Amino acid sequence: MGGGLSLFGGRDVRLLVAGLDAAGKTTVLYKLKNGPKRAGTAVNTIPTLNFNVETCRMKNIKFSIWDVGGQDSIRPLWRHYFTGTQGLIYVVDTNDRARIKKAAEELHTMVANNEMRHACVLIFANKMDLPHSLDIDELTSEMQLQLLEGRPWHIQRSCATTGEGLWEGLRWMAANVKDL
Ligand SMILES: Nc1nc2c(ncn2[C@@H]2O[C@H](COP(=O)(O)OP(=O)(O)O)[C@@H](O)[C@H]2O)c(=O)[nH]1
Ligand SMILES: [Mg+2]
Repeated sequence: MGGGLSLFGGRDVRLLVAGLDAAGKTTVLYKLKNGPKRAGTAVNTIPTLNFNVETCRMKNIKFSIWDVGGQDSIRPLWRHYFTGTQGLIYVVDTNDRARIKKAAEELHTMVANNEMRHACVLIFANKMDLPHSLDIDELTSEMQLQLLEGRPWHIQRSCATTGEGLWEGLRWMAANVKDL
């Protein structure tokens, strides 16, 4: 299971991991990086002026990780990070019903960026282990995922703390990213 990143073969792949704060992005990356058994290894956090960008390289995959939302002032800088992005992993906290609309809004704003036009989109419906999660159908509708038509997208249930669903999601990503 931990060897799952070889799913991408010899290709260099650039993925962006985004979502509202506390959605589970860092946890997803730790889990993918370390596999189910090994102890934690830090993801690098680079604090910049107004926001944190974390980057992490695993084999031939470069991940950039960031919190979206509440950062209108830095939107003009997005393209620097988006250029060359082949896949977006968008992590949603399925228990955070109060911010589901916000999560949807940020996703659609992000994919509308010209630099993201080639990116396929994997949505992790995260924290599915908690009792009050939105189910996949509710989430698909609340997030208006049908608006993503025209590009490959996929929604995957996940529990980042145990790793459930993460490799399945990545397997979909590996099958769908295009070389730019
Ligand atoms: N129950 C549960 N908690 C999770 C899950 N994923 C992340 N968390 C917790 O949610 C909190 C925020 O996670 P973090 O990865 O820091 O979110 P980030 O801000 O998106 O990077 C942490 O306390 C995690 O342990 C999950 O699938 N289930
Ligand atoms: Mg984080």
